[in-house]
Amino acid sequence: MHLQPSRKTLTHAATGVLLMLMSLSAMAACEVQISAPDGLSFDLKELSVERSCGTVKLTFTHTGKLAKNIMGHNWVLSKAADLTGIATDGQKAGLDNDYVKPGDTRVLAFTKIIGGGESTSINFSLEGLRESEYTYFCSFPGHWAIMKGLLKIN
Ligand code: CU1
Repeated sequence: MHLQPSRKTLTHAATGVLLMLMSLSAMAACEVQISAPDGLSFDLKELSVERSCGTVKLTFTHTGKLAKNIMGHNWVLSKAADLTGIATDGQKAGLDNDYVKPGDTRVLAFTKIIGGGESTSINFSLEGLRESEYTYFCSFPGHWAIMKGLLKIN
């Protein structure tokens, strides 16, 4: 006997796969991963998220080996125009404050400073981030001038 799946069954299966793919892509845009080695660069110069996410989960990994007081990195989000001010004040705040001035309202989101082999995650809200582009950078002294990228909110 020759078994043939009905057209209806096939349609249901296709719809299921489509829904699964859609939810996967939605998840991918709401959860982002970025890393940095024992050098002054992120692996990604650009990150994209969907505005509809509401909240974004960011995981930042230091793929190097050096300690955080030597080659520490963090991920700081701000308007491009605020970068230098945040970094300058962050340097004064020191490693104990993750090179971010406590209560700095120009900082839209940030991770702690991590060293080689470490990883950290944060959740941040897109509410109030009305621009379509923001800058992210590492506020470790000497890193922020070149260690940066672009966050796009679609
Ligand atoms: Cu850094």
